[in-house]
Amino acid sequence: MASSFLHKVDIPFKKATFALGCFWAPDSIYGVVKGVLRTRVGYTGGTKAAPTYRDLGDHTEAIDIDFDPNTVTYEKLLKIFWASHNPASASSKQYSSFIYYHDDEQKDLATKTLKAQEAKSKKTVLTKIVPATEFFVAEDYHQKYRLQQHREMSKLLGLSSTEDLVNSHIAARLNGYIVGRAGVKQFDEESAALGIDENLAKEIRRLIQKNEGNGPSC
Ligand code: MHO
Repeated sequence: MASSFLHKVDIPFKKATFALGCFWAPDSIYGVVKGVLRTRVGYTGGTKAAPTYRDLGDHTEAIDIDFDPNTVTYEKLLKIFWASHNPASASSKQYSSFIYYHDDEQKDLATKTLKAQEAKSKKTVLTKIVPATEFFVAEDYHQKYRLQQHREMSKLLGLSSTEDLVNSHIAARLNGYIVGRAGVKQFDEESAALGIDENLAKEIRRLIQKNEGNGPSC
Protein backbone atom coordinates (compact mmCIF):
# COMPACT_ATOMS: atom_id res chain seq x y z
CA MET A 1 0.00 0.00 0.00
CA ALA A 2 1.21 3.54 -0.70
CA SER A 3 2.78 4.80 2.48
CA SER A 4 1.91 8.50 2.61
CA PHE A 5 -1.79 7.75 2.89
CA LEU A 6 -3.28 7.05 6.31
CA HIS A 7 -4.11 3.38 5.95
CA LYS A 8 -3.33 2.13 9.41
CA VAL A 9 -4.82 3.56 12.61
CA ASP A 10 -3.48 1.59 15.49
CA ILE A 11 -5.49 2.59 18.58
CA PRO A 12 -7.83 0.66 20.87
CA PHE A 13 -11.26 0.15 19.34
CA LYS A 14 -14.67 -1.39 19.85
CA LYS A 15 -16.90 -3.18 17.40
CA ALA A 16 -20.40 -2.55 16.11
CA THR A 17 -22.23 -4.82 13.69
CA PHE A 18 -25.45 -3.94 11.89
CA ALA A 19 -27.61 -5.16 9.02
CA LEU A 20 -29.66 -2.49 7.25
CA GLY A 21 -30.27 -3.74 3.75
CA CYS A 22 -27.81 -3.86 0.87
CA PHE A 23 -24.41 -3.47 2.53
CA TRP A 24 -22.84 -1.09 -0.03
CA ALA A 25 -24.72 1.93 1.35
CA PRO A 26 -23.91 1.48 5.04
CA ASP A 27 -20.26 0.90 4.12
CA SER A 28 -20.17 4.42 2.72
CA ILE A 29 -22.40 5.97 5.40
CA TYR A 30 -20.45 4.68 8.40
CA GLY A 31 -17.08 5.06 6.70
CA VAL A 32 -17.13 8.85 7.09
CA VAL A 33 -18.43 8.99 10.66
CA LYS A 34 -15.82 10.62 12.90
CA GLY A 35 -14.31 7.95 15.12
CA VAL A 36 -14.97 5.10 12.69
CA LEU A 37 -11.60 3.50 12.01
CA ARG A 38 -12.38 0.66 9.60
CA THR A 39 -15.37 -1.04 8.02
CA ARG A 40 -15.98 -4.34 6.31
CA VAL A 41 -19.06 -5.81 4.70
CA GLY A 42 -20.05 -9.45 4.87
CA TYR A 43 -22.56 -12.06 5.86
CA THR A 44 -23.59 -13.01 9.36
CA GLY A 45 -26.33 -14.34 11.61
CA GLY A 46 -27.00 -17.59 9.75
CA THR A 47 -25.87 -21.17 9.99
CA LYS A 48 -24.51 -21.87 6.51
CA ALA A 49 -20.77 -22.50 6.48
CA ALA A 50 -18.63 -20.31 4.20
CA PRO A 51 -21.41 -18.15 2.71
CA THR A 52 -20.78 -16.24 -0.52
CA TYR A 53 -22.75 -13.50 -2.28
CA ARG A 54 -24.32 -15.93 -4.75
CA ASP A 55 -24.94 -18.54 -2.07
CA LEU A 56 -25.37 -16.87 1.29
CA GLY A 57 -27.92 -19.31 2.68
CA ASP A 58 -29.64 -17.99 5.80
CA HIS A 59 -27.14 -15.17 6.42
CA THR A 60 -27.80 -11.44 6.10
CA GLU A 61 -25.78 -8.69 4.42
CA ALA A 62 -24.17 -6.74 7.23
CA ILE A 63 -21.51 -4.20 8.11
CA ASP A 64 -18.87 -4.67 10.78
CA ILE A 65 -17.36 -1.47 12.17
CA ASP A 66 -14.25 -0.81 14.24
CA PHE A 67 -14.70 2.47 16.13
CA ASP A 68 -12.83 4.60 18.63
CA PRO A 69 -15.19 4.89 21.64
CA ASN A 70 -13.43 8.08 22.73
CA THR A 71 -14.51 9.83 19.55
CA VAL A 72 -17.86 8.28 18.71
CA THR A 73 -20.38 6.58 20.97
CA TYR A 74 -22.34 3.43 20.24
CA GLU A 75 -25.49 5.54 20.72
CA LYS A 76 -24.42 7.74 17.81
CA LEU A 77 -23.88 4.67 15.63
CA LEU A 78 -27.36 3.44 16.59
CA LYS A 79 -28.84 6.81 15.70
CA ILE A 80 -27.31 6.52 12.24
CA PHE A 81 -28.62 2.95 12.00
CA TRP A 82 -32.23 4.03 12.56
CA ALA A 83 -31.89 7.06 10.31
CA SER A 84 -30.35 5.16 7.40
CA HIS A 85 -32.93 2.52 6.53
CA ASN A 86 -36.56 1.56 6.85
CA PRO A 87 -36.76 -0.91 9.74
CA ALA A 88 -40.39 -1.66 8.88
CA SER A 89 -39.77 -3.01 5.41
CA ALA A 90 -39.73 -6.76 5.09
CA SER A 91 -37.94 -8.15 2.10
CA SER A 92 -35.72 -11.19 2.58
CA LYS A 93 -33.28 -12.63 5.08
CA GLN A 94 -30.49 -11.30 2.86
CA TYR A 95 -31.76 -7.73 3.27
CA SER A 96 -33.03 -7.59 6.83
CA SER A 97 -32.67 -5.24 9.77
CA PHE A 98 -30.52 -6.56 12.62
CA ILE A 99 -28.45 -5.20 15.45
CA TYR A 100 -25.78 -7.72 16.40
CA TYR A 101 -24.60 -6.72 19.86
CA HIS A 102 -21.11 -7.43 21.20
CA ASP A 103 -21.85 -6.95 24.92
CA ASP A 104 -24.69 -6.31 27.36
CA GLU A 105 -24.25 -2.57 27.21
CA GLN A 106 -24.78 -2.61 23.44
CA LYS A 107 -27.77 -4.91 23.89
CA ASP A 108 -29.39 -2.52 26.40
CA LEU A 109 -28.76 0.56 24.28
CA ALA A 110 -30.07 -1.18 21.18
CA THR A 111 -33.22 -2.30 23.01
CA LYS A 112 -33.83 1.20 24.31
CA THR A 113 -33.54 2.76 20.86
CA LEU A 114 -35.74 0.09 19.32
CA LYS A 115 -38.48 0.95 21.82
CA ALA A 116 -38.11 4.64 21.01
CA GLN A 117 -38.32 3.82 17.31
CA GLU A 118 -41.50 1.80 17.87
CA ALA A 119 -43.05 4.63 19.85
CA LYS A 120 -42.58 7.13 17.04
CA SER A 121 -43.26 4.81 14.11
CA LYS A 122 -46.75 3.84 13.02
CA LYS A 123 -45.47 0.68 11.41
CA THR A 124 -44.12 -2.42 13.11
CA VAL A 125 -40.38 -2.24 13.56
CA LEU A 126 -38.98 -5.52 12.28
CA THR A 127 -35.44 -5.03 13.54
CA LYS A 128 -34.08 -7.93 15.60
CA ILE A 129 -31.48 -7.54 18.31
CA VAL A 130 -29.28 -10.62 18.54
CA PRO A 131 -25.78 -11.51 19.76
CA ALA A 132 -22.98 -11.06 17.22
CA THR A 133 -21.74 -14.35 15.79
CA GLU A 134 -19.10 -15.17 13.20
CA PHE A 135 -18.80 -12.48 10.54
CA PHE A 136 -17.90 -13.77 7.08
CA VAL A 137 -16.10 -11.05 5.12
CA ALA A 138 -17.64 -10.64 1.66
CA GLU A 139 -15.80 -10.95 -1.66
CA ASP A 140 -13.33 -8.17 -2.34
CA TYR A 141 -15.43 -6.48 -5.05
CA HIS A 142 -18.04 -5.67 -2.38
CA GLN A 143 -15.56 -3.95 -0.04
CA LYS A 144 -15.51 -0.17 -0.41
CA TYR A 145 -17.71 -0.71 -3.43
CA ARG A 146 -18.09 2.99 -4.32
CA LEU A 147 -14.39 3.62 -4.13
CA GLN A 148 -13.67 0.62 -6.33
CA GLN A 149 -15.79 2.19 -9.08
CA HIS A 150 -13.12 4.90 -9.23
CA ARG A 151 -10.31 2.81 -10.69
CA GLU A 152 -7.71 5.56 -10.77
CA MET A 153 -8.32 6.55 -7.18
CA SER A 154 -8.18 2.97 -5.88
CA LYS A 155 -4.98 2.46 -7.83
CA LEU A 156 -3.48 5.62 -6.42
CA LEU A 157 -4.29 4.42 -2.90
CA GLY A 158 -2.58 1.11 -3.64
CA LEU A 159 -5.46 -1.04 -2.46
CA SER A 160 -5.08 -4.43 -4.02
CA SER A 161 -6.29 -7.11 -1.63
CA THR A 162 -9.43 -7.64 0.47
CA GLU A 163 -7.20 -7.18 3.48
CA ASP A 164 -6.10 -3.73 2.30
CA LEU A 165 -9.67 -2.76 1.52
CA VAL A 166 -11.07 -3.73 4.91
CA ASN A 167 -8.18 -2.48 7.01
CA SER A 168 -7.46 0.85 5.40
CA HIS A 169 -8.74 3.93 7.22
CA ILE A 170 -8.48 6.21 4.22
CA ALA A 171 -10.35 3.69 2.08
CA ALA A 172 -13.29 3.80 4.51
CA ARG A 173 -13.26 7.61 4.44
CA LEU A 174 -13.01 8.11 0.69
CA ASN A 175 -15.61 5.42 -0.01
CA GLY A 176 -18.08 7.65 1.82
CA TYR A 177 -16.87 11.07 0.74
CA ILE A 178 -17.04 10.34 -2.97
CA VAL A 179 -20.77 9.60 -2.72
CA GLY A 180 -21.32 12.67 -0.57
CA ARG A 181 -21.95 11.04 2.81
CA ALA A 182 -20.21 13.96 4.55
CA GLY A 183 -19.55 17.53 3.53
CA VAL A 184 -16.54 19.46 2.24
CA LYS A 185 -16.01 21.09 5.62
CA GLN A 186 -15.40 17.77 7.36
CA PHE A 187 -13.26 16.57 4.46
CA ASP A 188 -11.05 19.67 4.59
CA GLU A 189 -10.58 19.21 8.31
CA GLU A 190 -9.04 15.80 7.87
CA SER A 191 -7.62 15.62 4.35
CA ALA A 192 -4.06 16.56 5.39
CA ALA A 193 -4.07 13.98 8.19
CA LEU A 194 -5.26 11.38 5.68
CA GLY A 195 -2.23 12.18 3.53
CA ILE A 196 -4.22 13.65 0.63
CA ASP A 197 -2.50 16.16 -1.64
CA GLU A 198 -4.21 19.14 -3.25
CA ASN A 199 -4.76 17.42 -6.59
CA LEU A 200 -6.64 14.51 -5.10
CA ALA A 201 -8.43 16.81 -2.64
CA LYS A 202 -9.79 18.84 -5.55
CA GLU A 203 -11.29 15.77 -7.19
CA ILE A 204 -12.84 14.58 -3.93
CA ARG A 205 -14.34 17.99 -3.18
CA ARG A 206 -15.87 17.96 -6.67
CA LEU A 207 -17.45 14.56 -6.01
CA ILE A 208 -18.73 15.59 -2.58
CA GLN A 209 -20.37 18.67 -4.03
CA LYS A 210 -21.92 16.68 -6.84
CA ASN A 211 -23.30 13.90 -4.62
CA GLU A 212 -23.94 15.39 -1.20
CA GLY A 213 -27.40 14.47 0.07
CA ASN A 214 -27.90 12.14 -2.89
CA GLY A 215 -26.05 9.02 -1.86
CA PRO A 216 -27.27 5.77 -3.44
CA SER A 217 -29.75 3.69 -1.41
CA CYS A 218 -27.78 0.52 -2.06
N1 MHO B 1 -28.74 -5.21 -7.06
C1 MHO B 1 -27.41 -5.27 -6.54
C2 MHO B 1 -27.41 -5.64 -5.10
C3 MHO B 1 -26.08 -5.60 -4.55
S1 MHO B 1 -25.99 -5.96 -3.02
C4 MHO B 1 -24.54 -5.84 -2.41
C5 MHO B 1 -26.58 -6.25 -7.38
O1 MHO B 1 -26.65 -7.46 -7.23
O2 MHO B 1 -25.84 -5.78 -8.20
O3 MHO B 1 -26.85 -6.83 -2.45
